[in-house]
Amino acid sequence: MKHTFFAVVGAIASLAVTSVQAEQSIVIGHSLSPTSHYGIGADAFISKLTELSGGEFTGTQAPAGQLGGERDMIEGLQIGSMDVVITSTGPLGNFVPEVFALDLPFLFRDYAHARKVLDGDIGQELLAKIGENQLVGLAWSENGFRHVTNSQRAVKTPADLDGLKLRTMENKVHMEAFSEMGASPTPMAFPELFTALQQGVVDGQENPVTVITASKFWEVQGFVSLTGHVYSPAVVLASPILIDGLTDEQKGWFAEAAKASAAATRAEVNRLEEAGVALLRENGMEVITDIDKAPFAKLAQPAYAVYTDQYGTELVERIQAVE
Ligand code: EAX
Repeated sequence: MKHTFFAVVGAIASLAVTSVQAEQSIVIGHSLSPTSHYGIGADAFISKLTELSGGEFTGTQAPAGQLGGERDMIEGLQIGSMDVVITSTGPLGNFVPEVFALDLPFLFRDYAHARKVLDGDIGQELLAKIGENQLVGLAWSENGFRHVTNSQRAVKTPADLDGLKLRTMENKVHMEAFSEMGASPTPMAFPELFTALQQGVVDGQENPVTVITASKFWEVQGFVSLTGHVYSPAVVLASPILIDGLTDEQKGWFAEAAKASAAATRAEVNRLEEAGVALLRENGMEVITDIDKAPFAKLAQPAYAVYTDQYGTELVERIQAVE
């Protein structure tokens, strides 16, 4: 009788161990709050992956730069210390230089243009290029059109940028563009930004309404100018060390989960593009909306050379030609 009892216990224990071993939990890192457009995308990724895999894979999000800035997290993917990351393309150009083309100022006309480019041949070509640099580009997601905020004054013309200490991403196209427009750019990882604004280390920064609201920048910035100077893509990246260990079926689950993530993030960007400006005003920011973008675009144009000097104008012209 005793032997039967222990045999049954042993069998149950081994089943439990097997089911635990079968479940793999992945971590999705990003730099924003858990309820931001990236956090919503991370949750959508996890839900879809869990659904498609029947629970074989689950996941958690590591928000708010817990695992480092975007550049750190991308490096983590390359060495396998990170599983999946939702990141802007800002720092990605340091790993995949061709991606700098996507961060050129005033290149994309509007959201429809940007999404059509990224969801078409050009987007697929750049995801393949990402794959040549110890990364896996699963899907194009979205950060949004970037606007200038600062603590000093209403920015209506480039002259208002003169001398402003402006945090930029670690992106040489953005740094050159803001130098040309008259500001004094300081590259900085996102997790350091709120404190730097609070302490006056920098006067301002530039980010989409999605990020400004998620980060409550109204607590440290009095002015926002809707310059829309750069369309900031985001991308769902995975570690090749994780992906190479999967079956083709499992790889398909990750690809579908990334698409679901991007769709959820874009939906939240759409919502905040409508509701976000009112939220900024409600929280005390002076919102400058009647911006003439032409003088900014003219001054920022030389920043294109950061990309075209090395890669020519072909990709830029292809992007501009997409209707
Ligand atoms: O990707 O660093 C930035 O300003 C980015 O827009 C932010 O991390 C979201």
